[in-house]
Amino acid sequence: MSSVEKKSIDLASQEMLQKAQEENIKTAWDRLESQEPQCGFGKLGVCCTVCDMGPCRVDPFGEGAQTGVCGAGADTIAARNLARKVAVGGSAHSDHGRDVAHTLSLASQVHTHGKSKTHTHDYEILDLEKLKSLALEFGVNIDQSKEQIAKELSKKLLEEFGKQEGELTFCKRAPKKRQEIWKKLGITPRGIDREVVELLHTTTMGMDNDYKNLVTSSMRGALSDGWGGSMIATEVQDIMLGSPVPIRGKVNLGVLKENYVNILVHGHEPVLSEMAVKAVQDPELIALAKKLGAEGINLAGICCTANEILMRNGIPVAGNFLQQELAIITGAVELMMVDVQCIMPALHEVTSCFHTKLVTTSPKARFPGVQHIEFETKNAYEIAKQIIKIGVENFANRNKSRVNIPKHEVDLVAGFTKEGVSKMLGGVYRPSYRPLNEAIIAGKIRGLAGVVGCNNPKQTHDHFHTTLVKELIKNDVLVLQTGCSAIACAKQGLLVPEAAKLYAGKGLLEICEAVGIPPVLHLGSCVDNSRILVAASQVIAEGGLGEDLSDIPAAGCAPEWMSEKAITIGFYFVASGVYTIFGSSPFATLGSPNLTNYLTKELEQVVGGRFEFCDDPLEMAQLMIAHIDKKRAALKLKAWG
Ligand code: BF8
Repeated sequence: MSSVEKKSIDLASQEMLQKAQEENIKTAWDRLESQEPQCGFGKLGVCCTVCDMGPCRVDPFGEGAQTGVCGAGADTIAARNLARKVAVGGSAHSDHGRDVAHTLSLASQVHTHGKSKTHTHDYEILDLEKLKSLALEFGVNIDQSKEQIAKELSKKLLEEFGKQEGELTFCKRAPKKRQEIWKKLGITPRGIDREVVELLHTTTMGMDNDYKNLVTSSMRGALSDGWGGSMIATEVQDIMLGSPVPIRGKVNLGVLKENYVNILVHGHEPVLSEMAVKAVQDPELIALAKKLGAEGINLAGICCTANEILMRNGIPVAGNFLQQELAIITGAVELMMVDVQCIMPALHEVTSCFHTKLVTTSPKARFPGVQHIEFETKNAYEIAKQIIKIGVENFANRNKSRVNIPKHEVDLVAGFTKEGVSKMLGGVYRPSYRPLNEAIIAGKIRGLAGVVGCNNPKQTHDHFHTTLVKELIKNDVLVLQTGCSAIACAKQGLLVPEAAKLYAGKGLLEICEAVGIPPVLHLGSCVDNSRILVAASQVIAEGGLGEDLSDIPAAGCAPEWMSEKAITIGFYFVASGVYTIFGSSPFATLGSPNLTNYLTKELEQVVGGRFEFCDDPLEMAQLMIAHIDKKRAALKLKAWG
């Protein structure tokens, strides 16, 4: 196996890695190599930098110091480090949710001139039905103008973030039994602002040193994101930008076009990228591109921003997390505009090896020496247009001799939502999860799997996602995906209905053909993991598969995770009763066998879900299937097969 084959299974990525090697351009893989061997104390989670009596570390061999200066041992240090990661991950998703809710409040503002009304901002309400149903959930009167509903709803949504007492409104979406478990454990989440502050408080010097209690607090913090901030992000994006419906698109670096101005959007918040979708169609910009010798403007995305505009507009996806640098290395990208999260600081260096302009747009994510054009919802369209114009003008600087666009692009279908799936299954007039439940009860579908998360250069890029997912669908497990994992599987052709014939087991194939769905459903970006929680709750409400989320024959996995956000997602899934596997390294808990044991074993008795760590994709599949079969047996369902 060549060195690029060890780095990625994706042929387009391999080509660009080869080019990077030849041109001595450093990528994440090279930087990982130069970090080796990585810090053993950090890997084990036994290094503490909480106070200035440290940094302290516990000797994992039991010979040296077993506590820090304050007396904190490995259990406390590892659990505290982990809790801080949960807090950070939840902050990221939920702060995104808050910004979107804020945009909804602006979208509700109108100017009235005589009889005509104009919006003061470039956003509208595109899913009125969803606006109304959400308004009802929050006790907002729907017998008024949509602007007034949006105004009152956005106020209530923004209040959710700071909710000091009681419970988040969306907790009611969970099955009753799950709500009772949360109450009993004292982990019913309040607003994310309170939960994150409290979680961070518990981890400071001289605070909580009971690792089990730190896990409990982490679960509550994570639930506040999953059933709060992230869920608000998903719902409000659907309201303003339109709820996705199944849509065909293309994926991989081959979506970049040689004779076009190529613009990439990268990050997470779709409010700017949606405006970019509109701005690339601006006749003035298209005329300028043509004047400069291009055939037009081509927009594509990286990471979760890509998933957002794919789901709603069919905009092609250039790649997932580890392809952000590789896309630039094609030499064909005129401009990459970034917003928040998962944007490598290294992009500045890689873009400076080419003509590519990098533009940051968020005051929360600035890069030294990089052009910053701050995004404001007020002039969203004009700002998007201004940024894209820079890209168009940059076409003149492209060095054609350095352009290598890999000829790899694959079809995919994305845009599945909790509402969409029930409509596809039950019909538009009587949307229902009944057919899904019946297929599971009858054993045609063995169970459900959520396969989500990032890439990590420690693992062969995309290998874990695709090997795991192929094995699951071969065994009749219907797979739900989000984030970079969905992009990985899309590149291998798993996200089209035709994939069922090639890869799915007999039972799953039958269902996929009857309904016309792929065996792997793309539900969106990482905040859209909330769609999986709600869909699973609706499966319980439909009946026949138990009373709680932990009863469903289902499992979750983040096979190539790297981000703190993935840890938070794992925590809210486990705290919702889901057995969840993480690939690569455990979350730096091995230095505390007690904590590792608690997360991977005892937690199931406490909350119904638990973590598992595994570094082999086929073994992951076996573990997930074994768990699914265990749940089938507990429900006394017909044995699969
Ligand atoms: O939020 S899957 S690498 S892009 S963290 Fe980041 Fe991970 Fe991709 Fe989306 Ni999610």
